Amino acid sequence: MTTATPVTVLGLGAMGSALARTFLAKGHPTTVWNRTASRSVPLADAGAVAAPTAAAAAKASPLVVLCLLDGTAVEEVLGALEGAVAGRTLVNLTSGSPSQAREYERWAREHGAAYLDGKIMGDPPYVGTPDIMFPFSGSRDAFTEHEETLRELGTVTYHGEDAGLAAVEFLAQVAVAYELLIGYLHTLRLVQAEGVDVEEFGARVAASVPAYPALLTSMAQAVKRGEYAPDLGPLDVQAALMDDMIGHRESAGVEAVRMREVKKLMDRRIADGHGGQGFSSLFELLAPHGRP
Ligand code: FVH
Repeated sequence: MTTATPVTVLGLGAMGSALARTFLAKGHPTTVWNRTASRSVPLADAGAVAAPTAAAAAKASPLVVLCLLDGTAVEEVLGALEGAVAGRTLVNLTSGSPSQAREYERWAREHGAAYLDGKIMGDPPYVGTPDIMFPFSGSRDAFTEHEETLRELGTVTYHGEDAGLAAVEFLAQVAVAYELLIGYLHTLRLVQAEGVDVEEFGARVAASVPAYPALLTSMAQAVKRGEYAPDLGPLDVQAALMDDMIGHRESAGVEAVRMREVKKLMDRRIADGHGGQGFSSLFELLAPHGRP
């Protein structure tokens, strides 16, 4: 006899299908629904119950997971769930913004459901392994009740009762990756322009990654305290190096706009009398005017 919580999955794209397959594999009675019904067939063949409507699917389980393309899809599906979610926990794993998450939380409360917003950091093949991250936020009681089931999906973290916090975490982590990777691409362009093998260079950069965790942590500590030691050296010295870096890019015909932006920030800090502080101190210049 199974004791695993029954789960419903609404949305059977690449990710929703991976979620449903994982719940099935871990022994959860699983009900599925998808707008295009043919996408339910492989899951029904694997043992899921394919419901005819989103509302029928939601009524089948105490835990209802949505994994849809975007906010428009979520709003359409929620519209079909009125009257079907009372007493249930809605877990929305669709990518979206903090304000959308807070709006869905209000909708769930008005319809008698608990709400958890979750975001997915990883690809479908990793669902069910520790190598995919699921930050959650929203109802603490619902998280506690369903934590064990949610942990079947991957590495789970809980960020607080404000439903928007999982999206804050997701968007911030994704932003770090994009900011870092665009810098990396610029550098590969530079290295290639100089006739260096980009693959070998990439391997050397990868080998330097273990140096970063300590730096990231100490920079966040400096920002939190507002005390800026000369990390990476004093800005006075770094600014001179930036001129060399910008000149090198320009001479190699490689875009230097982001480096010039960094140099501009350094020059402003130096002009304000902070040339002895480190790179972290640029944080002071990154708020829109008038905001702390
Ligand atoms: N796949 C990935 O690698 C990434 C990893 C990081 C996080 N994302 C997010 O996960 C959400 C779902 O992504 P997905 O990969 O499953 O996306 P698709 O394969 O394109 O499937 C989309 C599903 O959404 C359904 N859908 C779209 N519009 C509507 C609508 N108006 N009403 C109802 N359902 C809708 C679609 O249904 P159908 O086209 O088959 O009828 C699919 O089930 C996403 O937020 C990623 O950012 C995945």
